[in-house]
Amino acid sequence: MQKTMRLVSLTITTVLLFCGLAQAQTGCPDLSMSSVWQDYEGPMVLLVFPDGSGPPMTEATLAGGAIIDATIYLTLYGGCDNYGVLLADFPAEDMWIESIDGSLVFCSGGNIADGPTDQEGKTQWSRPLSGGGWDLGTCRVAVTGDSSIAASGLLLQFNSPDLNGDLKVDLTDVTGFAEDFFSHTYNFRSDLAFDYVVNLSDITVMRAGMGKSCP
Ligand SMILES: [Ca+2]
Ligand SMILES: [Ca+2]
Repeated sequence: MQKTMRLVSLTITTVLLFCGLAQAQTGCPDLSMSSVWQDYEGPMVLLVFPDGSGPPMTEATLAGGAIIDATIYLTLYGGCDNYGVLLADFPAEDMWIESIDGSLVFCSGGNIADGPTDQEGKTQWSRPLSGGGWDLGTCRVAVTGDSSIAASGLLLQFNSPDLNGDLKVDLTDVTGFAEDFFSHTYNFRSDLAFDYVVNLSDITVMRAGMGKSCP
């Protein structure tokens, strides 16, 4: 009798384990069917702090100083056994933003989606990012490392009081900022309050960033 009970218990445990594994599977995405977009398509600048205390993606800046919503939206479709089906519950940590030329660096998890895809296969990036460095180029979305979706990139530029991109704001960054401040040549990396001029308003942002590092 005891042997039978042990066998039943083992069978139930095996079934539960199998179900657990099955539920953990999220399917494979088909990026050729998936899409990435922003409401505004044009150059925008987002200020990034290493500790994520910068403005959210909804508060990027246009040339001229106006605030613009730079939220990035993603709709994910499945491939493999779920071909053509909207892919729900795909993990946030497997979807991230990356700088195409790599000059913008991120803290661990500082560039992932706001959450997993919903029942309509949708997720977005609207929160502040955590990182440093600066980038006048473009960025793109990568899904499990595959960046073939919208591969030409999004027109979103970044800067940060962490000028040298070592993910902490310290005297080294202040030195670089001071060089730009006192030079007669405009340098985007120090235009932290973006308006094509490096002046006192940029010092305010630099001061706000001092001492900050990854969470
Ligand atoms: Ca730094
Ligand atoms: Ca400025």
